Amino acid sequence: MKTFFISAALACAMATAGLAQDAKAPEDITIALVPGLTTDAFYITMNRGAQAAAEALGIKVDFQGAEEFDPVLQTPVLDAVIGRGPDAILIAPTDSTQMIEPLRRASDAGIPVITVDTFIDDGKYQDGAGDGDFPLAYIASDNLGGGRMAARYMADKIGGEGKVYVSNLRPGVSTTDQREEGFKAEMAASFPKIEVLETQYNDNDASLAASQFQAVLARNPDIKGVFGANLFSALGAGNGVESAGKVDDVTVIAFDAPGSIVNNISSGLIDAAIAQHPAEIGYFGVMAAYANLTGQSIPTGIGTGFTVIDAGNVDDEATRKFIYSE
Ligand code: T6T
Repeated sequence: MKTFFISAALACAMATAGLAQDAKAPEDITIALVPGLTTDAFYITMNRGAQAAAEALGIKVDFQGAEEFDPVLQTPVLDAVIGRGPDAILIAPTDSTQMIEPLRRASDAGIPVITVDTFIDDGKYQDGAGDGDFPLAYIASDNLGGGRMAARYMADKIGGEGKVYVSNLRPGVSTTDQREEGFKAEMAASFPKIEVLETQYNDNDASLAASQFQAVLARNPDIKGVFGANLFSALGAGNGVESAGKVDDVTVIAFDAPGSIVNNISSGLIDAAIAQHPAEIGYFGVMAAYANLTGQSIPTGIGTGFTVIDAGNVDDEATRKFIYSE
């Protein structure tokens, strides 16, 4: 019962916020887009989608972020954005717990918050449960499902048996945590002869991910595969495999699809890339924010898709649009 009253109060506040914005002309509306980091092809592509939506609506989208994927660096950027008073904030929070309080400051200032790509708390918003319940919506890939897809591709490529590991960013990031969870769950459920070794965390540093491959190989000369759970993890794992001269023996499945990874599919270094659709995340993020600002109700979650790129379709025209902009 209590939950209902909290939700109703929030719904009223949202409706009021929406009505207050009704009077603004589109050219006076600015939405801030705060990426995980500014120099990552994934977020650059997300911004491309966001700008396309802004152009269609006649509003402005301001892309402001830190140069590294780090809540300590993202927080002051967010505080500066809040200080400028945008009409709404779209943000990829860099830690599911540490970014709750900084984002509450935006919400308390009356700025609607929508998270894109990553979530805070449990990612279930507006349900009256949890500290980080206040964002209006979460727009992202199905990261659990994506991890499961990666496991199935890996299992197929290595013939259903052998040792593999996950090269990952760091714990506490919702997307990459879920990809790892999905990967391990699918292996445990469907491929009992595959052993998933301890995860290697690289802090989004591709060079570290490359040297970690060398160390895992030294301990496990029979290693069969690496799942790179995001762009830098996959790039680094691929480079590590190449430097070790193991391209023919070790399967690399990449999450994310910048040009550098896609080129490595053509050369045979990377076996498959699970391309997210970041431009869709940006586009629908802006559309959802605009809908809220103009008094429409919006869904609390919007899921975007994947395109798996491998040797079979890497040269197809239809695949090219899913390669991230750099
Ligand atoms: O994989 C994406 C994004 O989905 C994730 O949250 C963080 O890493 C990337 O930006 C790729 O570097």
